[in-house]
Amino acid sequence: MKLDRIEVRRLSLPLRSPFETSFGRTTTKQFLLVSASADGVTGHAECVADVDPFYLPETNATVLHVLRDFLAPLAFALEIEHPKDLLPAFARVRGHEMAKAALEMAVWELWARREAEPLWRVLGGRGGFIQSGVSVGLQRDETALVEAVTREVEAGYRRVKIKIKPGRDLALVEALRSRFPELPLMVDANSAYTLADADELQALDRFWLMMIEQPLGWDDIVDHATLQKRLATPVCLDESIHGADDARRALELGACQIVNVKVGRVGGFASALAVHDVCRARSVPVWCGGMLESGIGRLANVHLQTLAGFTLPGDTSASERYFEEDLVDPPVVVSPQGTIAVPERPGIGHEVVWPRVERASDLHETWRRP
Ligand code: OSB
Ligand code: MG
Repeated sequence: MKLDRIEVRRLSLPLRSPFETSFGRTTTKQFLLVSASADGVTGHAECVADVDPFYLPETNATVLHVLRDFLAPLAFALEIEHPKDLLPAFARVRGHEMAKAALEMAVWELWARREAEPLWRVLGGRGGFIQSGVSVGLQRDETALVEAVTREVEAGYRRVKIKIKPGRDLALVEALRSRFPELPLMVDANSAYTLADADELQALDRFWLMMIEQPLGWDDIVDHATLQKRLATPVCLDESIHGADDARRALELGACQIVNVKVGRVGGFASALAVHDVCRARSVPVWCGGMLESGIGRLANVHLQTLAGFTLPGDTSASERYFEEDLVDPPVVVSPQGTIAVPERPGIGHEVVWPRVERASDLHETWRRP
């Protein structure tokens, strides 16, 4: 198979409520939608880059540049036997995992549609249901946080993650724990601490958290290993893991006991499968992170986490938590038991509503095989 067309659209979708983390506040989700076509079949994927480089270095602008000038030409030149061929073909381009992932994932989706199979089947997963968790952003105060978490627990979510940062950590966790003593609870710091904060982080040990996600530097593994030795709470790495080698190094050093897998952060599905395999071989649990995706990226995450190593609920929650109107029909829904049904139809398995995509786009580029 040879690709004959690649399209990129830039979309903006207002969030129903702002999402605040230690690195910033998002009110509108702006992202790139990549479509890859071959022989009259098209696959789609959502890029996880943002307008700013506050989570990781890539932005929508760098992704557009790297796709247009480097990755699309490499992809057009390639005789694709399988979507796994894309990442080796991109290897000369260093970094830029989000750009690589967007195009690679679009080719997997195209592949699944050509085979008339749901994405999970070509990825090697299973049908049925996945367990869904939620990520709750920083709230005004403890009362607002307990209210927000109560809403999510009542909606059926069985695992809750909250965002923390220095000065807004212990009191929040304490308030939640006294209201929900047995709730599977975890925290995500998005790199807001340093080793000098080890005592504060150690104080979290008495709340029986499932894990603390990325407390230290966004590109660090070594300090996390030092910290993990001092904590009873398992450390989970997010920002620091860009592929299977990072996961292997982190586990060899003892930098974490759990790994968050985001396809977009590790360079694509083939890389996400490799991270999964490295962890599974060591009996280290993985779970699927989220990036406030529209239904297109959200469904890709649903399919990915049907692989056997995803033994913990992910950050894949219902479309309606984020958007008034999602880009897919039906939207992604969560059952009162906190599960999401895995689609059975080809590709991501829900229809993309193109009039909504067009309404949300302010840029559309089309590149053709030379
Ligand atoms: O660190 O997991 C993160 C959102 C944007 C950037 C980074 C993160 C997140 C989330 C939200 O935690 C997950 C979601 O609900 O999509
Ligand atoms: Mg995170």
